Amino acid sequence: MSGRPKVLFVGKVRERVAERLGDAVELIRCAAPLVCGVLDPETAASIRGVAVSNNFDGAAFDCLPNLEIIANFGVGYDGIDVGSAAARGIVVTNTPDVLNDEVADSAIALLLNTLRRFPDAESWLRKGRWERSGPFPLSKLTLRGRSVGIYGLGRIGLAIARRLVGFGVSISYHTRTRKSDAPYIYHPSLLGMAAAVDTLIAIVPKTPETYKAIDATVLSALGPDGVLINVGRGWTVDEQALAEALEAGTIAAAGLDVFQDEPHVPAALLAAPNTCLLPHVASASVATRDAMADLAADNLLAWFDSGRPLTPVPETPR
Ligand code: NAP
Ligand code: 8YV
Repeated sequence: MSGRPKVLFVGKVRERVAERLGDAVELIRCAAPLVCGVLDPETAASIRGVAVSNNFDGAAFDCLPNLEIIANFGVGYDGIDVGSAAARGIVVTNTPDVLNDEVADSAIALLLNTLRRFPDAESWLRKGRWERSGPFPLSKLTLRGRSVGIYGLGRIGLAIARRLVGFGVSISYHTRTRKSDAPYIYHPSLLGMAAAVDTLIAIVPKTPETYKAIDATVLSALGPDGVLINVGRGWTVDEQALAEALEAGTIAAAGLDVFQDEPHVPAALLAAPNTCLLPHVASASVATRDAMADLAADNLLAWFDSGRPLTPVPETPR
Protein backbone atom coordinates (compact mmCIF):
# COMPACT_ATOMS: atom_id res chain seq x y z
CA MET A 1 0.00 0.00 0.00
CA SER A 2 1.37 3.42 -0.88
CA GLY A 3 0.75 7.00 0.21
CA ARG A 4 -0.17 8.18 3.66
CA PRO A 5 -1.54 5.51 6.02
CA LYS A 6 -5.31 5.62 6.35
CA VAL A 7 -6.76 5.91 9.85
CA LEU A 8 -10.43 5.46 10.66
CA PHE A 9 -12.01 7.38 13.55
CA VAL A 10 -14.84 5.20 14.82
CA GLY A 11 -17.45 7.32 16.60
CA LYS A 12 -16.60 10.30 18.75
CA VAL A 13 -12.87 10.61 19.39
CA ARG A 14 -11.34 13.75 20.88
CA GLU A 15 -10.51 16.14 17.99
CA ARG A 16 -7.05 16.72 19.42
CA VAL A 17 -6.13 13.21 18.18
CA ALA A 18 -6.81 14.32 14.59
CA GLU A 19 -4.90 17.58 15.12
CA ARG A 20 -1.88 15.70 16.46
CA LEU A 21 -1.93 13.24 13.54
CA GLY A 22 -2.02 16.21 11.14
CA ASP A 23 -1.00 15.45 7.56
CA ALA A 24 0.91 12.30 8.52
CA VAL A 25 -2.19 10.19 7.92
CA GLU A 26 -5.33 10.29 5.81
CA LEU A 27 -8.30 10.48 8.11
CA ILE A 28 -11.67 8.81 7.49
CA ARG A 29 -14.55 8.97 9.92
CA CYS A 30 -17.54 6.74 10.59
CA ALA A 31 -20.21 6.33 13.24
CA ALA A 32 -19.88 3.83 16.08
CA PRO A 33 -20.36 0.94 16.20
CA LEU A 34 -18.56 0.17 12.96
CA VAL A 35 -20.84 -1.88 10.71
CA CYS A 36 -19.53 -3.62 7.59
CA GLY A 37 -20.91 -1.94 4.47
CA VAL A 38 -20.74 1.66 5.72
CA LEU A 39 -17.34 1.90 3.99
CA ASP A 40 -16.97 0.83 0.38
CA PRO A 41 -14.82 -2.31 0.07
CA GLU A 42 -11.81 -0.45 -1.41
CA THR A 43 -11.76 2.11 1.41
CA ALA A 44 -12.28 -0.60 4.05
CA ALA A 45 -9.34 -2.58 2.64
CA SER A 46 -7.10 0.50 2.76
CA ILE A 47 -7.58 1.22 6.49
CA ARG A 48 -4.43 0.42 8.50
CA GLY A 49 -5.21 2.13 11.79
CA VAL A 50 -8.22 2.92 13.91
CA ALA A 51 -8.73 5.48 16.68
CA VAL A 52 -11.53 4.78 19.16
CA SER A 53 -12.90 5.73 22.56
CA ASN A 54 -13.10 2.23 24.01
CA ASN A 55 -15.53 0.86 21.41
CA PHE A 56 -14.44 -1.79 18.94
CA ASP A 57 -16.26 -5.09 19.21
CA GLY A 58 -15.62 -8.48 17.62
CA ALA A 59 -17.87 -7.85 14.60
CA ALA A 60 -15.96 -4.68 13.63
CA PHE A 61 -12.81 -6.66 12.83
CA ASP A 62 -14.47 -8.34 9.85
CA CYS A 63 -14.99 -4.92 8.22
CA LEU A 64 -11.29 -4.01 8.02
CA PRO A 65 -9.22 -6.83 6.48
CA ASN A 66 -5.88 -4.98 6.57
CA LEU A 67 -6.14 -3.37 10.00
CA GLU A 68 -2.83 -3.23 11.88
CA ILE A 69 -3.43 -1.10 14.97
CA ILE A 70 -6.26 0.12 17.21
CA ALA A 71 -5.33 3.19 19.25
CA ASN A 72 -7.64 3.64 22.21
CA PHE A 73 -8.28 7.02 23.81
CA GLY A 74 -8.33 5.94 27.45
CA VAL A 75 -6.36 3.64 29.72
CA GLY A 76 -9.26 1.20 30.16
CA TYR A 77 -9.76 -0.85 26.99
CA ASP A 78 -12.59 -3.13 28.10
CA GLY A 79 -14.73 -2.01 25.12
CA ILE A 80 -12.19 -3.38 22.64
CA ASP A 81 -12.20 -7.06 21.79
CA VAL A 82 -8.51 -7.65 22.47
CA GLY A 83 -8.92 -11.41 21.98
CA SER A 84 -10.00 -10.89 18.36
CA ALA A 85 -7.22 -8.33 17.90
CA ALA A 86 -4.57 -10.71 19.24
CA ALA A 87 -5.89 -13.57 17.09
CA ARG A 88 -5.45 -11.39 14.00
CA GLY A 89 -2.06 -9.99 15.03
CA ILE A 90 -3.53 -6.49 15.46
CA VAL A 91 -1.88 -4.22 18.03
CA VAL A 92 -4.05 -2.40 20.59
CA THR A 93 -2.69 0.62 22.42
CA ASN A 94 -4.10 2.59 25.36
CA THR A 95 -3.17 5.77 27.25
CA PRO A 96 -1.62 4.75 30.59
CA ASP A 97 0.15 7.00 33.11
CA VAL A 98 -0.68 10.41 31.59
CA LEU A 99 -3.94 10.46 33.58
CA ASN A 100 -2.74 8.91 36.87
CA ASP A 101 -2.42 12.15 38.82
CA GLU A 102 -5.71 13.63 37.55
CA VAL A 103 -7.69 10.50 38.36
CA ALA A 104 -5.99 10.13 41.76
CA ASP A 105 -6.75 13.80 42.55
CA SER A 106 -10.38 13.13 41.60
CA ALA A 107 -10.56 10.04 43.80
CA ILE A 108 -9.40 12.06 46.81
CA ALA A 109 -11.81 14.90 45.99
CA LEU A 110 -14.67 12.42 45.66
CA LEU A 111 -13.71 10.79 48.95
CA LEU A 112 -13.69 14.14 50.79
CA ASN A 113 -16.91 15.31 49.15
CA THR A 114 -18.62 12.06 50.07
CA LEU A 115 -17.47 12.19 53.69
CA ARG A 116 -17.88 15.91 54.34
CA ARG A 117 -20.80 16.58 51.94
CA PHE A 118 -19.29 19.74 50.45
CA PRO A 119 -21.63 19.64 47.39
CA ASP A 120 -24.63 19.70 49.79
CA ALA A 121 -22.98 22.44 51.86
CA GLU A 122 -22.51 24.61 48.75
CA SER A 123 -26.09 24.00 47.72
CA TRP A 124 -27.17 25.06 51.26
CA LEU A 125 -25.31 28.36 50.79
CA ARG A 126 -26.58 28.99 47.24
CA LYS A 127 -30.19 28.36 48.23
CA GLY A 128 -29.89 31.01 50.94
CA ARG A 129 -30.34 28.49 53.74
CA TRP A 130 -27.21 29.70 55.58
CA GLU A 131 -28.86 33.11 56.02
CA ARG A 132 -32.37 31.73 56.59
CA SER A 133 -31.72 28.59 58.65
CA GLY A 134 -28.20 28.92 60.05
CA PRO A 135 -25.09 26.82 59.67
CA PHE A 136 -24.96 23.69 57.51
CA PRO A 137 -25.30 20.61 59.78
CA LEU A 138 -22.04 19.07 60.99
CA SER A 139 -20.93 16.14 58.85
CA LYS A 140 -21.32 12.80 60.59
CA LEU A 141 -18.42 11.35 58.61
CA THR A 142 -14.78 12.41 58.51
CA LEU A 143 -11.55 11.21 56.96
CA ARG A 144 -9.88 11.51 60.36
CA GLY A 145 -8.99 8.14 61.83
CA ARG A 146 -10.09 6.18 58.77
CA SER A 147 -8.61 2.97 57.50
CA VAL A 148 -8.59 2.95 53.69
CA GLY A 149 -8.44 -0.15 51.50
CA ILE A 150 -7.55 0.30 47.84
CA TYR A 151 -8.93 -2.38 45.51
CA GLY A 152 -6.35 -2.29 42.67
CA LEU A 153 -2.87 -0.94 43.31
CA GLY A 154 -1.77 -0.34 39.73
CA ARG A 155 -0.66 2.95 38.20
CA ILE A 156 -3.66 4.92 39.49
CA GLY A 157 -4.11 2.97 42.73
CA LEU A 158 -0.52 3.77 43.66
CA ALA A 159 -1.05 7.47 42.91
CA ILE A 160 -4.11 7.40 45.21
CA ALA A 161 -2.13 5.63 47.96
CA ARG A 162 0.70 8.19 47.75
CA ARG A 163 -1.82 11.01 48.23
CA LEU A 164 -3.46 9.23 51.16
CA VAL A 165 -0.10 9.06 52.98
CA GLY A 166 -0.34 12.84 53.35
CA PHE A 167 -3.75 12.48 54.98
CA GLY A 168 -2.35 10.32 57.79
CA VAL A 169 -4.78 7.43 57.31
CA SER A 170 -4.03 3.71 57.46
CA ILE A 171 -3.59 2.31 53.92
CA SER A 172 -4.26 -1.26 52.77
CA TYR A 173 -4.69 -2.80 49.34
CA HIS A 174 -5.96 -5.87 47.58
CA THR A 175 -4.63 -7.12 44.25
CA ARG A 176 -4.17 -10.65 42.91
CA THR A 177 -0.40 -10.34 43.30
CA ARG A 178 1.33 -8.73 46.26
CA LYS A 179 3.38 -5.64 45.29
CA SER A 180 6.69 -6.27 47.07
CA ASP A 181 7.77 -2.61 46.93
CA ALA A 182 4.47 -1.13 48.15
CA PRO A 183 4.69 -0.05 51.80
CA TYR A 184 1.00 -0.71 52.50
CA ILE A 185 -0.88 -3.54 54.23
CA TYR A 186 -1.64 -6.35 51.77
CA HIS A 187 -4.88 -8.37 51.86
CA PRO A 188 -5.05 -11.52 49.73
CA SER A 189 -8.85 -11.24 49.45
CA LEU A 190 -11.23 -8.35 48.77
CA LEU A 191 -13.65 -9.61 51.42
CA GLY A 192 -10.86 -9.84 53.99
CA MET A 193 -9.79 -6.28 53.22
CA ALA A 194 -13.39 -5.00 53.37
CA ALA A 195 -13.73 -6.52 56.85
CA ALA A 196 -10.47 -4.89 57.98
CA VAL A 197 -11.07 -1.33 56.70
CA ASP A 198 -13.90 1.22 56.81
CA THR A 199 -13.20 2.93 53.47
CA LEU A 200 -12.95 1.07 50.17
CA ILE A 201 -11.62 2.75 47.02
CA ALA A 202 -12.07 0.70 43.83
CA ILE A 203 -9.72 1.31 40.90
CA VAL A 204 -9.63 -2.03 39.08
CA PRO A 205 -10.21 -2.70 35.37
CA LYS A 206 -13.38 -4.23 33.97
CA THR A 207 -12.61 -7.94 33.63
CA PRO A 208 -14.66 -11.13 34.15
CA GLU A 209 -13.15 -11.42 37.66
CA THR A 210 -14.11 -7.92 38.75
CA TYR A 211 -17.79 -8.21 37.71
CA LYS A 212 -19.95 -7.15 40.70
CA ALA A 213 -17.02 -8.06 42.95
CA ILE A 214 -18.26 -5.41 45.38
CA ASP A 215 -21.50 -7.15 46.30
CA ALA A 216 -23.81 -7.32 49.31
CA THR A 217 -21.32 -9.49 51.23
CA VAL A 218 -18.42 -7.11 50.71
CA LEU A 219 -20.59 -4.10 51.61
CA SER A 220 -21.78 -5.82 54.75
CA ALA A 221 -18.17 -6.56 55.71
CA LEU A 222 -17.30 -2.88 55.22
CA GLY A 223 -19.83 -2.13 57.96
CA PRO A 224 -22.03 0.75 59.13
CA ASP A 225 -19.22 3.33 59.10
CA GLY A 226 -18.20 2.07 55.68
CA VAL A 227 -17.66 4.33 52.69
CA LEU A 228 -17.29 3.09 49.11
CA ILE A 229 -15.55 5.15 46.43
CA ASN A 230 -15.50 3.83 42.86
CA VAL A 231 -13.35 5.48 40.19
CA GLY A 232 -12.63 2.31 38.20
CA ARG A 233 -15.63 0.89 36.35
CA GLY A 234 -19.32 0.63 37.34
CA TRP A 235 -19.18 -3.05 36.34
CA THR A 236 -17.27 -3.78 39.57
CA VAL A 237 -20.15 -2.83 41.88
CA ASP A 238 -23.50 -4.57 42.32
CA GLU A 239 -25.44 -1.31 42.07
CA GLN A 240 -28.73 -2.74 43.34
CA ALA A 241 -26.95 -4.20 46.39
CA LEU A 242 -25.21 -0.86 46.95
CA ALA A 243 -28.47 1.10 46.82
CA GLU A 244 -30.01 -1.34 49.32
CA ALA A 245 -26.94 -1.14 51.59
CA LEU A 246 -27.13 2.66 51.64
CA GLU A 247 -30.87 2.61 52.29
CA ALA A 248 -30.54 0.09 55.14
CA GLY A 249 -27.49 1.75 56.70
CA THR A 250 -25.38 -1.34 56.05
CA ILE A 251 -22.72 1.17 54.90
CA ALA A 252 -22.63 4.90 55.56
CA ALA A 253 -21.98 6.53 52.18
CA ALA A 254 -20.76 6.08 48.60
CA GLY A 255 -19.00 8.25 46.04
CA LEU A 256 -19.21 7.03 42.45
CA ASP A 257 -17.65 8.41 39.27
CA VAL A 258 -18.55 5.37 37.17
CA PHE A 259 -21.69 3.33 36.51
CA GLN A 260 -22.49 0.02 34.90
CA ASP A 261 -24.65 1.40 32.06
CA GLU A 262 -23.36 4.94 31.44
CA PRO A 263 -24.75 7.49 30.98
CA HIS A 264 -27.75 5.84 32.65
CA VAL A 265 -27.67 6.03 36.45
CA PRO A 266 -30.11 3.64 38.17
CA ALA A 267 -33.03 5.35 39.92
CA ALA A 268 -32.26 3.35 43.07
CA LEU A 269 -28.81 4.97 43.27
CA LEU A 270 -30.16 8.44 42.53
CA ALA A 271 -32.65 7.96 45.37
CA ALA A 272 -30.19 6.39 47.82
CA PRO A 273 -29.07 8.52 50.79
CA ASN A 274 -25.49 9.72 51.41
CA THR A 275 -24.15 9.56 47.89
CA CYS A 276 -21.92 11.79 45.81
CA LEU A 277 -22.43 10.92 42.13
CA LEU A 278 -20.26 12.20 39.29
CA PRO A 279 -20.67 11.72 35.50
CA HIS A 280 -17.36 9.88 34.81
CA VAL A 281 -15.18 12.97 35.09
CA ALA A 282 -12.11 11.67 36.95
CA SER A 283 -9.75 12.38 34.02
CA ALA A 284 -11.83 15.17 32.56
CA SER A 285 -9.58 18.23 32.51
CA VAL A 286 -8.50 19.75 29.20
CA ALA A 287 -4.83 19.20 30.02
CA THR A 288 -5.22 15.51 30.88
CA ARG A 289 -7.60 14.70 28.03
CA ASP A 290 -5.13 16.46 25.67
CA ALA A 291 -2.27 14.35 27.02
CA MET A 292 -4.39 11.21 26.47
CA ALA A 293 -5.22 12.35 22.92
CA ASP A 294 -1.57 13.05 22.16
CA LEU A 295 -0.54 9.61 23.38
CA ALA A 296 -3.29 7.92 21.32
CA ALA A 297 -2.06 9.79 18.21
CA ASP A 298 1.62 9.19 18.99
CA ASN A 299 0.97 5.46 19.21
CA LEU A 300 -0.37 5.53 15.64
CA LEU A 301 2.50 7.69 14.41
CA ALA A 302 5.12 5.48 16.09
CA TRP A 303 3.54 2.37 14.59
CA PHE A 304 3.52 3.76 11.05
CA ASP A 305 7.01 5.20 11.49
CA SER A 306 8.85 2.34 13.19
CA GLY A 307 6.46 -0.55 13.79
CA ARG A 308 6.92 0.00 17.54
CA PRO A 309 3.88 1.41 19.36
CA LEU A 310 4.57 3.41 22.54
CA THR A 311 2.04 1.87 24.91
CA PRO A 312 0.66 -1.44 23.63
CA VAL A 313 -1.65 -3.38 25.95
CA PRO A 314 -0.14 -6.64 27.21
CA GLU A 315 -2.63 -8.95 25.45
CA THR A 316 -1.78 -8.01 21.85
CA PRO A 317 1.51 -8.21 19.88
CA ARG A 318 4.20 -5.62 20.60
P1 NAP B 1 -3.39 -0.86 36.07
O1 NAP B 1 -2.12 -0.12 36.24
O2 NAP B 1 -3.45 -1.98 35.10
O3 NAP B 1 -3.83 -1.39 37.52
C1 NAP B 1 -4.85 -2.31 37.72
C2 NAP B 1 -4.73 -2.84 39.14
O4 NAP B 1 -5.86 -3.68 39.39
C3 NAP B 1 -3.48 -3.68 39.37
O5 NAP B 1 -2.95 -3.40 40.63
C4 NAP B 1 -3.99 -5.12 39.34
O6 NAP B 1 -3.18 -5.93 40.16
C5 NAP B 1 -5.40 -4.93 39.92
N1 NAP B 1 -6.33 -5.97 39.51
C6 NAP B 1 -6.67 -6.33 38.24
N2 NAP B 1 -7.56 -7.34 38.29
C7 NAP B 1 -7.78 -7.61 39.58
C8 NAP B 1 -8.59 -8.57 40.28
N3 NAP B 1 -9.34 -9.46 39.63
N4 NAP B 1 -8.56 -8.56 41.63
C9 NAP B 1 -7.78 -7.69 42.31
N5 NAP B 1 -6.99 -6.76 41.72
C10 NAP B 1 -7.00 -6.74 40.37
O7 NAP B 1 -4.58 0.11 35.65
P2 NAP B 1 -4.73 1.67 35.96
O8 NAP B 1 -4.02 2.45 34.93
O9 NAP B 1 -4.43 1.92 37.39
O10 NAP B 1 -6.31 1.84 35.69
C11 NAP B 1 -7.25 1.04 36.37
C12 NAP B 1 -8.63 1.18 35.78
O11 NAP B 1 -9.21 2.40 36.19
C13 NAP B 1 -8.71 1.24 34.24
O12 NAP B 1 -8.68 -0.03 33.67
C14 NAP B 1 -10.03 1.93 34.02
O13 NAP B 1 -11.06 0.97 33.93
C15 NAP B 1 -10.24 2.76 35.28
N6 NAP B 1 -10.13 4.21 35.02
C16 NAP B 1 -11.19 5.02 35.27
C17 NAP B 1 -11.08 6.39 35.04
C18 NAP B 1 -12.22 7.31 35.28
O14 NAP B 1 -12.33 8.31 34.57
N7 NAP B 1 -13.05 7.10 36.28
C19 NAP B 1 -9.90 6.92 34.55
C20 NAP B 1 -8.84 6.08 34.31
C21 NAP B 1 -8.97 4.71 34.56
P3 NAP B 1 -3.04 -7.52 39.92
O15 NAP B 1 -2.85 -7.70 38.44
O16 NAP B 1 -1.86 -7.93 40.74
O17 NAP B 1 -4.31 -8.12 40.42
C1 8YV C 1 -12.11 8.53 30.30
C2 8YV C 1 -11.34 6.37 31.48
O1 8YV C 1 -13.34 8.90 30.83
O2 8YV C 1 -9.14 6.22 30.65
C3 8YV C 1 -10.13 5.62 31.05
O3 8YV C 1 -10.18 4.37 31.15
O4 8YV C 1 -12.29 5.81 31.93
C4 8YV C 1 -11.37 7.86 31.39
O5 8YV C 1 -10.12 8.42 31.44
C5 8YV C 1 -12.35 7.85 29.01
O6 8YV C 1 -11.29 7.17 28.52
C6 8YV C 1 -12.80 8.89 27.99
O7 8YV C 1 -13.50 8.29 27.00
